[in-house]
Amino acid sequence: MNRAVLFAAGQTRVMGILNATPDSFSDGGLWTALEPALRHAVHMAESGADVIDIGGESTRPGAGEVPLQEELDRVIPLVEAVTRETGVPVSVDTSKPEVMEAAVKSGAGMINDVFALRREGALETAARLDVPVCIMHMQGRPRDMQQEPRYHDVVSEVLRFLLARAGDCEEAGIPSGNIVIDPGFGFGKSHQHNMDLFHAIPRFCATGYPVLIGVSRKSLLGKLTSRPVADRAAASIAAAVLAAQAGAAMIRVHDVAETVDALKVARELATLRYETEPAHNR
Ligand code: 8Y4
Repeated sequence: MNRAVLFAAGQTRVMGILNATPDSFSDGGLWTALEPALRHAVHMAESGADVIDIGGESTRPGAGEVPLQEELDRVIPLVEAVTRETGVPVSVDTSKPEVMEAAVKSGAGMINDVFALRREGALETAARLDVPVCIMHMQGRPRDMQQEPRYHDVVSEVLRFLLARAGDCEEAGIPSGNIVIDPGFGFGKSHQHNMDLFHAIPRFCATGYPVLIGVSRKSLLGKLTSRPVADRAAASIAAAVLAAQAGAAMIRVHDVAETVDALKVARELATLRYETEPAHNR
């Protein structure tokens, strides 16, 4: 996969979330465990997903780390099956260089790293694999990141981190056209931090790097609607439309069919039209 496929034409792309969940690995073997996830991937593909993001490491607040072999066992068979069965580009959600490498060998065309390639060996591996990478901002680690997030100026600090990290990526040999940046909603941020970052999406887009936004069903939307995770689809779709309008190149979502429809309608019916192409296509 390359930038021309993923980010061309200034259209906001939809990344569907596929969890390679551990609980389904109890009995019945690999295929019994994979089947529900594969069916979900096929449904997302038929619903118009531009990318399917496959992750096997829980990044929920408080979550611990998953051992390498376990993550490989969860993720690699799914990457292979989803690539083969849907033809939709697969993104691998991992921080481990070994998983990045095995996933790209099995067909993945993008790396999504919430740790922004800071783990030992990740930057060099991603550069060698020569696929687009999404680098995300996170303050702290998943196990403690929501305990007491602190910033002087959250937007400036997250921007500064992402630009510095994008510079490190380029220095390591990743072409600027293969770098996507992400403010990392919910990763070491209070509700007000998330609000400030969402309002600042145009500033992230003005860097010229494509911007990925992931707010689907997150606490930002729970706070705004007072609804539990399962009832946040409408809030998530509204946020996706606004992020797209603000210039986001890609939105990471659970509800692919609904989001694809909403983005189509928003694109055709918007009364405020962009004067120019989004920054990442200039
Ligand atoms: C309900 C469902 C509530 C899911 C919270 C969540 C991002 C990401 C995640 C993101 C990028 C999540 C892997 C957290 N979030 N990758 N990954 N950007 N690039 N929580 O925002 O979905 S996992």
